[in-house]
Amino acid sequence: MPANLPPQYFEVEKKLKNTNDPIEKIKIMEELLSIIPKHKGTEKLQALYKKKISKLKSKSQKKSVIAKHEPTYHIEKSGAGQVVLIGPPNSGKSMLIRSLTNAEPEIADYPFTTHKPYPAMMPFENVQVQLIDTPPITRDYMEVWHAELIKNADTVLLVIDAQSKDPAEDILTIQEVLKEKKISLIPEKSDKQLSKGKFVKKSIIVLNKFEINDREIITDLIKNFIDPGFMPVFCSAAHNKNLDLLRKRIFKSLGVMRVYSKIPGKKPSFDEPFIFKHGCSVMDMAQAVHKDFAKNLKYARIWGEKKYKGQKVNKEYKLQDGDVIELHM
Ligand SMILES: Nc1nc2c(ncn2[C@@H]2O[C@H](COP(=O)(O)OP(=O)(O)OP(=O)(O)O)[C@@H](O)[C@H]2O)c(=O)[nH]1
Ligand SMILES: [Mg+2]
Repeated sequence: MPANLPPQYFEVEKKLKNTNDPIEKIKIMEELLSIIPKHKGTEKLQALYKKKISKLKSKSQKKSVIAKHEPTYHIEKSGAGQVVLIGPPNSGKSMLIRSLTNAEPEIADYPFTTHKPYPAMMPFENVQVQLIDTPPITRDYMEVWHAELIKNADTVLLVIDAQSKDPAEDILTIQEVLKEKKISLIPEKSDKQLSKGKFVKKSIIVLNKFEINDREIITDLIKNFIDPGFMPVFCSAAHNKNLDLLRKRIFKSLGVMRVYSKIPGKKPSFDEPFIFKHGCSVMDMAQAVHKDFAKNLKYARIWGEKKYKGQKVNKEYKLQDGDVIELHM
């Protein structure tokens, strides 16, 4: 008996070929089942779709059971910003964490020493920056939570072994794995905007273990594989080389400023800065100090670069790094 399928069936069937998403496939096949006329001639076709749907459903249920057991690590942000260290195995991520902070993560000469995220605070001048050590990324190893951690961070430090056989290949591998997770690393100064469904992350490329190599040779090796805006930091975590420069670059990449509060008639305290993203105003400062200030703020006095001392400013006045603010209700 002929199936006598209506033209609408063939239209919907086309969609099936264009997707690999199991949930989407189930939806399309259910739609097809509702279109197929119910008679003897279509019995086999109906049975085929029903079988396929139940197979896909049991597969996706199994997957979600596994997903529930996968660890998730969300690390609450703390300090002036959150910086995630990523890289191939053994590149010295944990050693960098140890040298930049007072923490003691596990370090070893075999790969995959780190297997879960490890946060630690890096002192920088009068602030602290949160660094997170993470497990290595390889072509076939990157956990779901790892990508989420990267997407959530303010800056990514891509740590590469300068003594590796092929630092360019190491960078390329990480970039490719991240691309699969829709993450692309961009230089700190780039103003590339977030495009739909994609994540761009301000990053610093760190060439660690820079002790015996020639900077020019490595730069030549990697320049074709990275955005020309990247200015890699060559350093040695083990020998404390260029780590001050790295600290500065890390802080700068966060795009934050430090602003100090002052009580009328008293000296400001420079030990406890308020941290704001660039572009914040006097009103943001008032909100951070106390909700009553935000509600009743009349004006502020400001001390800082290129201003008269104690200059009177309004609520919308844009703050600058190092400004001292006296709020008046
Ligand atoms: N020469 C030299 N060796 C280093 C440096 N940093 C780390 N190492 C050595 O490289 C090896 C790996 O260091 P780790 O800090 O454990 O590397 P990792 O990137 O955290 O490794 P995984 O956790 O496995 O991804 C250890 O033997 C370290 O002593 C460095 O700056 N110079
Ligand atoms: Mg490690």
